[in-house]
Amino acid sequence: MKKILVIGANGQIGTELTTALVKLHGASQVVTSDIQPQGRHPQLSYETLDVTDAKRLADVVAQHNVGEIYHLAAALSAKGEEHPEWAWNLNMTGLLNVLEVARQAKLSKVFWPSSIAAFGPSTPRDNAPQVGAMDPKTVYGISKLAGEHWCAWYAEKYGMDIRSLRYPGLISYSAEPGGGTTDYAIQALFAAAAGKNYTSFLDVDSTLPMMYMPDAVRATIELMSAPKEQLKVVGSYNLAAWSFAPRELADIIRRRYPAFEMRYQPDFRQVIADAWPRSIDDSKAREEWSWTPAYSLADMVDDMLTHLAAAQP
Ligand code: AKB
Repeated sequence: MKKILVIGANGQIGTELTTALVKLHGASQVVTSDIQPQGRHPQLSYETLDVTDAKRLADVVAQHNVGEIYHLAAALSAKGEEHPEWAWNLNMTGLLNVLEVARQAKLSKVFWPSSIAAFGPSTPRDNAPQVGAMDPKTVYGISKLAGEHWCAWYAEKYGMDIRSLRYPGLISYSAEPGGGTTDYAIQALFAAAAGKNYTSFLDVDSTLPMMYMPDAVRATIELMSAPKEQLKVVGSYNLAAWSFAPRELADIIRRRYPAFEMRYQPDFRQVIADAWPRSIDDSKAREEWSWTPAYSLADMVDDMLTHLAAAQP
């Protein structure tokens, strides 16, 4: 049977998505890969893979009889602004290599994540629509918008099955995020669970769309399992759970840690956040493949703090 290759399996999404894929398909069906010499899932096959190396990617696909790829390796928004050429090369060359190997090896499906970063200041800030003005202002956002168009081009030109979600900021405790603008929320939760205060690099009322990782993983699997004829969006689906600002997160954290204090020292990441929507209209995902988030914002904070507190020394 053909196998599933997860590229970027050691990352924030890959760590948890791989576990969910193993539950669904079995350990022998999932091959993990990332840039590091070792994987995070010791029971699984692991390949050290730089996705910008097309030849190595093609070899891994052939060697493991791969039929499906989840391509999650990417530079995020804040790190991308600091290292623009590196970010563009990783995000674009990586995606084009995946699409090309998928075409040549006739893979059955590809998953690739887009992001709310593909939107920009011309997008309505509330309920950003599925289709509308998109003028991203970061290298990361430009790569996501270009990537959406490349995925649509390959799908239309070659009849390939390429599926994608515009993830909001994702919150999780298993693996660190890779330098994003929404990372402040994760850092604040880690600080609170360690009995520390936190200084946010986004301002007190900077509202952004966010989601808990178990919901993001389930959305990914539900999208990838949906019958193809049900999916009408060409490109990437808007996806949402809830939105909050640093002030609201601090208020909810204080229900468990009353002494917790959040201070505010906005830096260059504030400019990035200011160009993103405050909320997302994900009605197409809800209509076409019955998307609905399971965790409320309060559930997420509670679950995160419980896991993080249990991991304290
Ligand atoms: C980031 O902040 O760069 C990411 C994203 C919203 O795609 N978390």
